[in-house]
Amino acid sequence: MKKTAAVATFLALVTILVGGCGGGGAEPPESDVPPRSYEMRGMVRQISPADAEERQIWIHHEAIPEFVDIRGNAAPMDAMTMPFHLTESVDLSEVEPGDKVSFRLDVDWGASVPARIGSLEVLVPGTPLTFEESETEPVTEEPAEDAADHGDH
Ligand SMILES: [Cu+2]
Repeated sequence: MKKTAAVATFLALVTILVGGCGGGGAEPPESDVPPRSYEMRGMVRQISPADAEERQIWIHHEAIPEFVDIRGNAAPMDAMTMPFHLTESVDLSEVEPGDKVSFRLDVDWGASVPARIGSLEVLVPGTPLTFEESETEPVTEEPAEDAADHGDH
């Protein structure tokens, strides 16, 4: 039961994260849950190209046991690779796929983009990370082929 709820929440989050791009005019979901931030770690898998319409970073993140869903219910998220939006203040110029990073995920379920990385820093390469996969289906969507070569302007 718990797992089903977590998966449903995850899918809802991904839908918002991915589907919320560039649509414009989308109504923010209604939620009384106060904004919350999560300190997270993971490995960078991909970064959207510099000229991409929507700046995103794909990170294989560690589990987030304390994650709370749009209704305020505990919805632990397993380790998985997924795309994240970023606030404009986050500088990715020194970040590359393969880097281990720590980052702060700011979640405000009432916002048009509910989850964004608000800060991010690269960890030393030897930093151990824990990726305990469960039966939860990881996000298989991969960025477009050309996302690999980020334009050096
Ligand atoms: Cu996730």
